[in-house]
Amino acid sequence: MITVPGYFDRRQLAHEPVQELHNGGWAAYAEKSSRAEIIAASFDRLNPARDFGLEPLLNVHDRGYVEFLHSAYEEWRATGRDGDAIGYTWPVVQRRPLNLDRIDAKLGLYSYDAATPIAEGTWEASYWSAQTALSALSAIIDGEATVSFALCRPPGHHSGRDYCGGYCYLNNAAIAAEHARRSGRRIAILDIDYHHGNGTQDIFYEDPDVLFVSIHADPTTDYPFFWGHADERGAGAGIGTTVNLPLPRGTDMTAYGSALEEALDAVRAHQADLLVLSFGADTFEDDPISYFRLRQDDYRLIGDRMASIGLPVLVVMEGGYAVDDLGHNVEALLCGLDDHRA
Ligand code: OKP
Ligand code: ZN
Repeated sequence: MITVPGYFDRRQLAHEPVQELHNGGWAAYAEKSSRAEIIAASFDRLNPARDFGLEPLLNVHDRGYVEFLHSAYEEWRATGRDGDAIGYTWPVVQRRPLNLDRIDAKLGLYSYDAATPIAEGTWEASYWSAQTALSALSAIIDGEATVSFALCRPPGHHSGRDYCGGYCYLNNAAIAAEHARRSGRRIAILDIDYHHGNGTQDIFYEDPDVLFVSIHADPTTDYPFFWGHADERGAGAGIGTTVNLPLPRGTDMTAYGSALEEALDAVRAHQADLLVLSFGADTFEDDPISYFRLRQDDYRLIGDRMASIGLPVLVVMEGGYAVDDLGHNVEALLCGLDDHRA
């Protein structure tokens, strides 16, 4: 039984892209809404999201990008095409501000991959996913809870200030972290999804106040390839407040546990008073798109280790695609986190 308060809004289910480009062909979209349903089923009750409006979103994301997300599907369909909007031309060289109106061009400008289609309900679901993160945060800020769970979906950690990518549209963890910082908290973000949280890293890369620590699959073998290498440590005033701990495919709890201790040392050293945990259960041994070997019991240990640092924790859901096990894996993590405090 999960005793941690959970937050969720059914409007997050509205996002249901049909397919994604996978291994050179079309495959069923892995980030499906049943992921959220199965996690929700592990809770006796979930709290509805409150509406904090656009302002906290715009404290992280570029206004032009947010407007694009809001209208992209309609603009795509207005050109007479069927199906979901997906980019196919990216401005990799000689980028300059052309102010292109054509939706095809905007998709290239505001995304970095072809894994992130915009469907009819994408804006609605992403908006409420972000509000769910803010709502779960408010339980901590208002002193109602020391651990709180945001059942975010779509996930957020690959989304940057002005781009979507990796099934992510609005960066839920970054939006909550920025909102908490503005209410005076000192923030550490720990990202333990299988994939590097390149969007979150990018948003806080030059920021000395928000620590970003990530344990993930080595990007020389795994998505997102271009970010998450160990030598990425922040820039400008933020040098040292980005910490990347890549691990090889096949990693089990023994090696993972050592990386976790290193990550928690960095969190302690930052003297944060709130931990935002970007949690992906795609480190699970049976995950269909990932290659670590964590087992269900390991999530309880991870939660337990995390609780040992004694900080309030906002858990923000990211990935995890072994849908049948997802509810149990989330439950194991939250039980580990909570037990400690009883
Ligand atoms: C999102 B999250 C294979 C190509 C794209 C994208 C993975 C996004 C993971 N279908 N793969 O970090 O769990
Ligand atoms: Zn992932």
